[in-house]
Amino acid sequence: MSLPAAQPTLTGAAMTEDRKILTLQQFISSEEKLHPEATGEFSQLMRDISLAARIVSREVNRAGLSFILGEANLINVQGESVQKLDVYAENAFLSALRLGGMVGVYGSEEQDDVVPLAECDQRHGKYAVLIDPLDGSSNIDVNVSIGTIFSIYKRISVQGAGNLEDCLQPGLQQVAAGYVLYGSSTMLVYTTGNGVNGFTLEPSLGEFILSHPGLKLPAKPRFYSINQAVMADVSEGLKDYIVDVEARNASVDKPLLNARYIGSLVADFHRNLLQGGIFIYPGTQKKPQGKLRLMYEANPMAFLIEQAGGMATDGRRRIMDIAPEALHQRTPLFIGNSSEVERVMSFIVKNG
Ligand code: AHM
Ligand code: MG
Repeated sequence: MSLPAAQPTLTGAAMTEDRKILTLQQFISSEEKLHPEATGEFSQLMRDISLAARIVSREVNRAGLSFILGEANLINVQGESVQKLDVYAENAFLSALRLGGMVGVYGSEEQDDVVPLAECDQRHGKYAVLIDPLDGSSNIDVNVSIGTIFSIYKRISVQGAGNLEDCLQPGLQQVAAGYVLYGSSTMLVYTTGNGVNGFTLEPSLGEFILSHPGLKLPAKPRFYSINQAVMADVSEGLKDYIVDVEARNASVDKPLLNARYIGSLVADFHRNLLQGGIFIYPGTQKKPQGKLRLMYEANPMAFLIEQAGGMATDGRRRIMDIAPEALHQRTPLFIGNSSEVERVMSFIVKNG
Protein backbone atom coordinates (compact mmCIF):
# COMPACT_ATOMS: atom_id res chain seq x y z
CA MET A 1 0.00 0.00 0.00
CA SER A 2 1.42 3.36 -0.93
CA LEU A 3 1.08 6.20 1.52
CA PRO A 4 -0.57 9.42 0.32
CA ALA A 5 1.86 12.18 -0.57
CA ALA A 6 2.59 14.43 2.39
CA GLN A 7 0.69 17.72 2.28
CA PRO A 8 2.98 20.74 2.43
CA THR A 9 2.75 22.57 5.76
CA LEU A 10 2.41 26.33 5.61
CA THR A 11 5.93 26.63 6.97
CA GLY A 12 7.21 24.25 4.33
CA ALA A 13 5.24 25.94 1.61
CA ALA A 14 6.47 29.35 2.76
CA MET A 15 9.92 28.22 1.73
CA THR A 16 8.90 27.07 -1.71
CA GLU A 17 8.69 29.30 -4.75
CA ASP A 18 5.54 27.76 -6.20
CA ARG A 19 3.10 28.88 -3.55
CA LYS A 20 2.47 32.46 -2.50
CA ILE A 21 2.25 32.98 1.24
CA LEU A 22 0.89 36.31 2.33
CA THR A 23 0.89 37.25 6.01
CA LEU A 24 -1.69 39.56 7.50
CA GLN A 25 0.98 42.23 7.87
CA GLN A 26 1.96 41.95 4.22
CA PHE A 27 -1.69 42.00 3.17
CA ILE A 28 -2.38 45.13 5.23
CA SER A 29 0.70 46.87 3.79
CA SER A 30 -0.29 45.99 0.23
CA GLU A 31 -3.82 47.35 0.84
CA GLU A 32 -2.35 50.52 2.30
CA LYS A 33 -0.30 51.11 -0.84
CA LEU A 34 -3.56 51.27 -2.82
CA HIS A 35 -4.52 54.33 -0.79
CA PRO A 36 -1.94 57.10 -1.21
CA GLU A 37 -3.80 59.18 1.38
CA ALA A 38 -3.35 56.46 4.05
CA THR A 39 -1.43 57.54 7.13
CA GLY A 40 -0.57 54.04 8.35
CA GLU A 41 -2.70 54.49 11.46
CA PHE A 42 -5.30 51.94 10.43
CA SER A 43 -2.55 49.43 9.59
CA GLN A 44 -1.08 49.94 13.05
CA LEU A 45 -4.52 49.45 14.60
CA MET A 46 -4.95 46.12 12.77
CA ARG A 47 -1.50 45.06 13.95
CA ASP A 48 -2.54 45.83 17.54
CA ILE A 49 -5.73 43.79 17.13
CA SER A 50 -3.84 40.87 15.64
CA LEU A 51 -1.29 40.94 18.47
CA ALA A 52 -4.03 40.77 21.11
CA ALA A 53 -5.75 38.01 19.11
CA ARG A 54 -2.57 35.92 19.15
CA ILE A 55 -2.15 36.45 22.89
CA VAL A 56 -5.74 35.41 23.55
CA SER A 57 -5.42 32.45 21.18
CA ARG A 58 -2.43 31.15 23.13
CA GLU A 59 -4.37 31.41 26.39
CA VAL A 60 -7.53 29.83 24.95
CA ASN A 61 -5.50 26.87 23.74
CA ARG A 62 -4.35 26.08 27.22
CA ALA A 63 -7.63 26.91 28.93
CA GLY A 64 -8.17 23.29 29.92
CA LEU A 65 -4.83 23.33 31.74
CA SER A 66 -5.28 26.63 33.55
CA PHE A 67 -7.32 24.99 36.25
CA ILE A 68 -4.70 22.28 36.82
CA LEU A 69 -1.84 24.76 36.70
CA GLY A 70 -3.67 27.16 38.90
CA GLU A 71 -5.18 24.72 41.39
CA ALA A 72 -3.72 26.42 44.45
CA ASN A 73 -6.06 29.38 44.93
CA LEU A 74 -5.98 30.06 41.19
CA ILE A 75 -2.24 30.78 41.15
CA ASN A 76 -0.43 29.12 38.27
CA VAL A 77 3.07 27.64 38.25
CA GLN A 78 4.62 30.96 37.30
CA GLY A 79 3.04 32.46 40.40
CA GLU A 80 0.61 34.55 38.32
CA SER A 81 -3.04 34.60 39.21
CA VAL A 82 -5.22 32.71 36.75
CA GLN A 83 -7.86 35.00 35.35
CA LYS A 84 -11.15 34.06 33.85
CA LEU A 85 -10.63 33.98 30.11
CA ASP A 86 -13.11 36.72 29.32
CA VAL A 87 -11.33 39.06 31.74
CA TYR A 88 -8.02 37.97 30.24
CA ALA A 89 -9.26 38.75 26.72
CA GLU A 90 -10.62 42.13 27.78
CA ASN A 91 -7.26 43.06 29.30
CA ALA A 92 -5.33 41.80 26.27
CA PHE A 93 -7.30 43.88 23.76
CA LEU A 94 -7.59 46.95 25.96
CA SER A 95 -3.87 47.10 26.70
CA ALA A 96 -2.83 46.37 23.09
CA LEU A 97 -5.08 49.17 21.86
CA ARG A 98 -4.01 51.54 24.61
CA LEU A 99 -0.31 50.97 23.92
CA GLY A 100 -0.81 51.12 20.16
CA GLY A 101 -2.11 54.68 20.46
CA MET A 102 -4.44 54.60 17.46
CA VAL A 103 -7.70 54.43 19.41
CA GLY A 104 -9.26 57.45 21.08
CA VAL A 105 -12.15 55.61 22.69
CA TYR A 106 -12.98 51.99 23.42
CA GLY A 107 -16.32 50.33 24.15
CA SER A 108 -16.56 46.74 25.29
CA GLU A 109 -19.18 44.24 26.33
CA GLU A 110 -17.09 43.87 29.49
CA GLN A 111 -17.23 47.58 30.48
CA ASP A 112 -20.22 49.55 31.75
CA ASP A 113 -19.16 52.76 29.99
CA VAL A 114 -16.86 53.77 27.16
CA VAL A 115 -13.16 53.96 28.04
CA PRO A 116 -11.35 57.06 26.71
CA LEU A 117 -7.92 55.68 25.92
CA ALA A 118 -5.75 58.77 26.00
CA GLU A 119 -5.90 62.48 26.28
CA CYS A 120 -5.15 62.66 22.63
CA ASP A 121 -6.10 64.78 19.67
CA GLN A 122 -7.85 63.18 16.72
CA ARG A 123 -4.62 62.60 14.88
CA HIS A 124 -3.31 60.33 17.59
CA GLY A 125 -6.20 58.07 18.29
CA LYS A 126 -8.65 58.82 15.53
CA TYR A 127 -10.52 55.53 15.85
CA ALA A 128 -13.31 54.27 18.08
CA VAL A 129 -13.22 50.52 18.66
CA LEU A 130 -16.15 48.48 19.91
CA ILE A 131 -15.43 44.94 20.93
CA ASP A 132 -16.79 41.75 22.40
CA PRO A 133 -13.45 40.39 23.63
CA LEU A 134 -14.65 36.83 24.21
CA ASP A 135 -18.01 35.97 22.76
CA GLY A 136 -19.68 32.68 23.66
CA SER A 137 -17.63 32.46 26.84
CA SER A 138 -20.09 30.03 28.41
CA ASN A 139 -18.62 27.51 25.95
CA ILE A 140 -15.06 27.74 27.30
CA ASP A 141 -15.49 25.06 29.94
CA VAL A 142 -16.63 22.51 27.36
CA ASN A 143 -13.93 23.17 24.78
CA VAL A 144 -16.26 24.62 22.15
CA SER A 145 -15.12 27.35 19.75
CA ILE A 146 -15.37 30.93 20.97
CA GLY A 147 -14.43 34.25 19.40
CA THR A 148 -13.64 37.94 19.53
CA ILE A 149 -15.77 40.38 17.52
CA PHE A 150 -14.60 43.91 16.70
CA SER A 151 -15.99 46.99 15.00
CA ILE A 152 -14.02 50.10 14.03
CA TYR A 153 -15.28 53.65 13.44
CA LYS A 154 -13.60 56.96 12.85
CA ARG A 155 -14.09 59.28 15.79
CA ILE A 156 -16.51 62.18 15.45
CA SER A 157 -14.92 64.30 18.18
CA VAL A 158 -11.87 66.21 17.07
CA GLN A 159 -10.09 66.98 20.31
CA GLY A 160 -9.21 65.35 23.59
CA ALA A 161 -10.25 61.87 24.58
CA GLY A 162 -13.03 60.18 22.66
CA ASN A 163 -16.53 59.93 24.04
CA LEU A 164 -19.81 58.04 23.87
CA GLU A 165 -20.95 59.91 20.76
CA ASP A 166 -17.92 58.54 18.89
CA CYS A 167 -19.12 55.03 19.70
CA LEU A 168 -22.83 55.47 19.04
CA GLN A 169 -22.64 55.62 15.26
CA PRO A 170 -24.83 53.52 12.95
CA GLY A 171 -23.18 50.39 11.55
CA LEU A 172 -23.04 51.99 8.10
CA GLN A 173 -20.26 54.23 9.40
CA GLN A 174 -17.97 51.31 10.25
CA VAL A 175 -14.60 51.54 8.53
CA ALA A 176 -13.76 47.94 9.37
CA ALA A 177 -15.14 44.97 11.25
CA GLY A 178 -14.14 41.42 11.88
CA TYR A 179 -13.82 38.50 14.22
CA VAL A 180 -11.27 36.08 15.54
CA LEU A 181 -12.39 32.47 15.80
CA TYR A 182 -10.60 30.35 18.37
CA GLY A 183 -11.50 26.98 16.92
CA SER A 184 -9.65 23.90 15.68
CA SER A 185 -7.39 26.58 14.28
CA THR A 186 -7.45 30.30 15.02
CA MET A 187 -8.73 32.54 12.24
CA LEU A 188 -9.01 36.28 11.81
CA VAL A 189 -11.64 37.36 9.30
CA TYR A 190 -12.19 41.03 8.50
CA THR A 191 -13.50 43.57 6.05
CA THR A 192 -12.75 47.20 5.32
CA GLY A 193 -15.65 47.43 2.89
CA ASN A 194 -13.70 45.92 0.04
CA GLY A 195 -14.65 42.25 0.40
CA VAL A 196 -13.97 39.79 3.20
CA ASN A 197 -10.63 38.08 3.78
CA GLY A 198 -9.78 35.29 6.20
CA PHE A 199 -6.39 34.55 7.75
CA THR A 200 -5.37 31.41 9.62
CA LEU A 201 -2.87 31.51 12.44
CA GLU A 202 0.21 29.41 11.78
CA PRO A 203 1.17 28.73 15.40
CA SER A 204 4.86 27.99 14.88
CA LEU A 205 5.34 31.20 12.87
CA GLY A 206 3.00 33.20 15.10
CA GLU A 207 1.61 34.76 11.91
CA PHE A 208 -1.84 35.00 10.42
CA ILE A 209 -1.59 33.74 6.83
CA LEU A 210 -4.11 34.65 4.12
CA SER A 211 -6.07 31.40 3.72
CA HIS A 212 -9.56 32.53 2.63
CA PRO A 213 -9.22 35.46 0.18
CA GLY A 214 -12.37 37.16 -1.12
CA LEU A 215 -14.88 35.18 0.93
CA LYS A 216 -18.35 35.06 -0.61
CA LEU A 217 -21.43 33.30 0.69
CA PRO A 218 -22.28 30.25 -1.41
CA ALA A 219 -25.39 30.89 -3.52
CA LYS A 220 -27.31 28.06 -1.85
CA PRO A 221 -27.79 28.13 1.93
CA ARG A 222 -27.24 24.80 3.69
CA PHE A 223 -28.07 25.53 7.31
CA TYR A 224 -30.53 27.31 9.57
CA SER A 225 -29.32 28.16 13.03
CA ILE A 226 -31.66 29.08 15.87
CA ASN A 227 -32.01 28.11 19.50
CA GLN A 228 -35.08 25.87 19.14
CA ALA A 229 -35.72 26.17 22.90
CA VAL A 230 -37.20 29.66 22.51
CA MET A 231 -39.62 28.81 19.70
CA ALA A 232 -42.73 28.78 21.93
CA ASP A 233 -41.99 32.40 22.85
CA VAL A 234 -41.27 33.90 19.40
CA SER A 235 -43.49 35.80 16.96
CA GLU A 236 -46.10 34.03 14.81
CA GLY A 237 -44.22 35.12 11.69
CA LEU A 238 -41.02 33.37 12.81
CA LYS A 239 -43.00 30.26 13.75
CA ASP A 240 -44.48 30.30 10.23
CA TYR A 241 -40.97 30.51 8.75
CA ILE A 242 -39.78 27.46 10.70
CA VAL A 243 -42.87 25.54 9.55
CA ASP A 244 -41.96 26.62 6.01
CA VAL A 245 -38.37 25.34 6.45
CA GLU A 246 -39.68 22.00 7.72
CA ALA A 247 -42.12 21.76 4.79
CA ARG A 248 -39.37 22.50 2.26
CA ASN A 249 -37.18 19.88 3.90
CA ALA A 250 -39.97 17.30 3.90
CA SER A 251 -40.65 17.79 0.21
CA VAL A 252 -37.27 16.40 -0.87
CA ASP A 253 -35.21 13.27 -0.10
CA LYS A 254 -32.43 15.12 1.66
CA PRO A 255 -33.12 18.25 3.80
CA LEU A 256 -32.44 21.49 1.95
CA LEU A 257 -31.59 23.31 5.18
CA ASN A 258 -30.06 21.31 8.00
CA ALA A 259 -30.28 22.62 11.56
CA ARG A 260 -26.97 23.61 13.18
CA TYR A 261 -26.63 25.63 16.38
CA ILE A 262 -23.47 25.82 18.43
CA GLY A 263 -24.53 28.68 20.70
CA SER A 264 -21.32 30.54 19.93
CA LEU A 265 -22.05 33.35 17.49
CA VAL A 266 -18.62 33.51 15.85
CA ALA A 267 -18.58 29.76 15.23
CA ASP A 268 -22.19 29.65 13.98
CA PHE A 269 -21.59 32.68 11.76
CA HIS A 270 -18.31 31.34 10.38
CA ARG A 271 -19.81 27.99 9.42
CA ASN A 272 -22.72 29.68 7.67
CA LEU A 273 -20.40 32.16 5.93
CA LEU A 274 -18.33 29.35 4.48
CA GLN A 275 -21.14 26.93 3.68
CA GLY A 276 -24.24 29.12 3.38
CA GLY A 277 -27.12 29.56 5.77
CA ILE A 278 -29.13 31.78 8.05
CA PHE A 279 -28.49 32.52 11.72
CA ILE A 280 -31.38 33.81 13.81
CA TYR A 281 -31.37 35.19 17.32
CA PRO A 282 -34.91 36.50 17.67
CA GLY A 283 -36.71 38.74 20.06
CA THR A 284 -39.14 36.87 22.30
CA GLN A 285 -42.13 37.89 24.39
CA LYS A 286 -39.90 37.81 27.45
CA LYS A 287 -37.00 39.59 25.73
CA PRO A 288 -38.34 41.59 22.75
CA GLN A 289 -34.84 42.78 21.81
CA GLY A 290 -33.31 39.31 22.05
CA LYS A 291 -29.86 38.83 23.51
CA LEU A 292 -27.23 39.99 21.06
CA ARG A 293 -25.75 43.46 21.21
CA LEU A 294 -26.07 45.88 18.32
CA MET A 295 -22.65 47.49 18.70
CA TYR A 296 -20.46 44.48 19.48
CA GLU A 297 -22.16 41.61 17.69
CA ALA A 298 -24.85 42.58 15.18
CA ASN A 299 -23.18 45.54 13.43
CA PRO A 300 -19.77 43.95 12.78
CA MET A 301 -21.35 40.69 11.60
CA ALA A 302 -23.77 42.69 9.41
CA PHE A 303 -20.88 44.51 7.73
CA LEU A 304 -19.13 41.20 7.06
CA ILE A 305 -22.20 39.42 5.73
CA GLU A 306 -23.11 42.29 3.37
CA GLN A 307 -19.55 42.30 2.07
CA ALA A 308 -19.85 38.56 1.51
CA GLY A 309 -23.06 39.04 -0.51
CA GLY A 310 -25.68 38.44 2.21
CA MET A 311 -28.07 40.42 4.43
CA ALA A 312 -28.58 41.27 8.09
CA THR A 313 -31.79 42.65 9.58
CA ASP A 314 -33.63 42.82 12.88
CA GLY A 315 -36.61 41.20 11.13
CA ARG A 316 -37.80 44.46 9.59
CA ARG A 317 -34.87 46.87 9.29
CA ARG A 318 -31.36 46.61 7.93
CA ILE A 319 -29.08 46.24 10.97
CA MET A 320 -26.52 48.79 9.75
CA ASP A 321 -29.23 51.47 9.36
CA ILE A 322 -30.23 51.38 13.03
CA ALA A 323 -29.33 54.58 14.88
CA PRO A 324 -27.95 53.35 18.20
CA GLU A 325 -29.27 54.88 21.40
CA ALA A 326 -27.25 53.05 24.02
CA LEU A 327 -23.88 51.35 24.15
CA HIS A 328 -25.18 47.97 25.27
CA GLN A 329 -28.36 48.07 23.18
CA ARG A 330 -29.66 44.66 22.10
CA THR A 331 -31.30 43.69 18.83
CA PRO A 332 -32.93 40.67 17.24
CA LEU A 333 -30.69 39.35 14.44
CA PHE A 334 -31.48 37.60 11.17
CA ILE A 335 -28.29 37.16 9.17
CA GLY A 336 -27.06 35.11 6.25
CA ASN A 337 -28.04 34.36 2.66
CA SER A 338 -30.36 37.08 1.35
CA SER A 339 -32.85 34.53 -0.01
CA GLU A 340 -33.51 33.15 3.50
CA VAL A 341 -33.37 36.50 5.32
CA GLU A 342 -35.90 37.94 2.86
CA ARG A 343 -38.08 34.87 3.22
CA VAL A 344 -38.24 35.02 7.02
CA MET A 345 -38.91 38.78 6.84
CA SER A 346 -41.85 38.21 4.51
CA PHE A 347 -43.44 35.92 7.12
CA ILE A 348 -42.79 38.48 9.86
CA VAL A 349 -44.32 41.33 7.83
CA LYS A 350 -47.39 39.16 7.09
CA ASN A 351 -47.98 37.70 10.55
CA GLY A 352 -45.97 39.77 13.04
P1 AHM B 1 -22.14 36.32 25.36
O1 AHM B 1 -21.78 37.58 24.63
O2 AHM B 1 -22.58 36.58 26.77
O3 AHM B 1 -21.10 35.26 25.25
O4 AHM B 1 -23.49 35.76 24.67
C1 AHM B 1 -23.57 35.71 23.29
C2 AHM B 1 -23.71 34.29 22.84
C3 AHM B 1 -23.52 34.15 21.34
O5 AHM B 1 -22.23 33.74 21.06
C4 AHM B 1 -24.51 33.09 20.97
O6 AHM B 1 -24.97 33.25 19.64
C5 AHM B 1 -25.60 33.28 21.95
O7 AHM B 1 -25.02 33.87 23.10
C6 AHM B 1 -26.24 31.99 22.36
O8 AHM B 1 -27.26 32.25 23.25
P2 AHM B 1 -28.31 31.13 23.70
O9 AHM B 1 -27.58 30.22 24.63
O10 AHM B 1 -29.40 31.90 24.38
O11 AHM B 1 -28.82 30.42 22.47
MG1 MG C 1 -21.14 38.38 23.13
